Amino acid sequence: MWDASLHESVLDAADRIRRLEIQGARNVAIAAIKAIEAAAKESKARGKEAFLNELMEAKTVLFASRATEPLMRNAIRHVINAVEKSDEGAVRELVDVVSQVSSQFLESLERSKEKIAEVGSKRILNRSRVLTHCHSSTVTNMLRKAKLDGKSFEVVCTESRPVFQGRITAKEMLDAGIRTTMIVDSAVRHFMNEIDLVVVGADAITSEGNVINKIGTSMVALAAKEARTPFYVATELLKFDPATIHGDYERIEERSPKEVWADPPHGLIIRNPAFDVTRREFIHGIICEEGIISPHSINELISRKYPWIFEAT
Ligand code: RUB
Repeated sequence: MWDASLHESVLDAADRIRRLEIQGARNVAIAAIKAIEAAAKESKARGKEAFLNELMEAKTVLFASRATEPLMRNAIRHVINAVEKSDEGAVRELVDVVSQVSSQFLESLERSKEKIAEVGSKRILNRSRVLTHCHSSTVTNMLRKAKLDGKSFEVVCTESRPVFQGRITAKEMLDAGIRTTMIVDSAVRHFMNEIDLVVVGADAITSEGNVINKIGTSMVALAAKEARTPFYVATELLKFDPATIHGDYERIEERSPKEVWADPPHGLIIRNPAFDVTRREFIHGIICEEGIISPHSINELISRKYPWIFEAT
C-alpha cells in the first residue's frame, strides 16, 4: 500500500495535470515522471513485488489524469519496465533504477527538444510570418531559437478556446522579443494568405502518421492546405502511441462543458473535445529529433530509434 506522503506526490501531479495547471504533452510527461520518482524515493515497500504494485498504482492514477498523452504513458511504462527487468531484489536498489531511468528519459527529452529547435529554426525565414495554435513548449522553444539565431519574423497565435492556451504562447513570444499578433480561432482562414509557415505541436502520433493536437488544429491544417501554406508539426517521436499499430484508436479526451459555458441555458448540449486528428496528407513534415521526416516514415523510425516503446506493461 502507498503511505500517505507517497500518495501525495502522485495524486498532486495527477490533479494538477487534470486541472491544466500543467499543460502540454511534454510538461505533463515531465511532471508525471518526476512524481513517480518522488513517490518511489518515499516507498516503504518491503520487496520488489510490493514496490512494483506501488508503481502500477501510480501509473493507473497518472494515466487517468489525461486520456490523450502517449508521451506520459511511454515514459511511465519505460520506468516500470526497467524495474521489472532489473535483477536487483532490494527496494533501495530498485529506487536507484527508477531515478536512473527517469533522469535518462528526461535528458533525452531535453536533447530532442534542442535538436528540434535547431532543425526547425532553419525553416523560419527572415521577414516571415509564422502561425501557431495553442501552446506547445516544443514550438515556442523552436521559435525562440530562431530569434536567437538572428532571424526577424513575426508570430501569429490563436486564442485556442476554450481555455486560451494561446495566451501562454503570446506571453512567451513577447518575452522573447518576437512581434506577436493574437487572433480568434475562427480568423485563421482570414489571415492564412499572409502566413508563410504554420507550426504546431503534437500530443500523439499514430501508426498511420496522423497527428493529434489541440482541438482546431485540423481546421488550421485544412486552411493551410487550401492557401498552400506549409504546415509542420514539431514533436518528439516519443509521442507515438504504440497501441495504434494494433488497431486501437488514440482516445480523444472530452473535457467539462463548463470550460465552454459556465452557466449555460437549461437543455443545451455542449461538447468539448480537447484534441482532434490531423491526417498525414495535410502535414508537410514532422520536425523531430531525427530531422524533418515524412509522416509516412514514422513506424520505421520509431522501431529503429525506440524499440522499447513496443514493450508492454
Ligand atoms: C496542448 C497542446 C500542445 C501539445 C504539444 O494542449 O495541444 O500543442 O501538447 O505541447 P493542452 P508540447 O493545453 O490541452 O495540454 O510541445 O509542449 O509537448
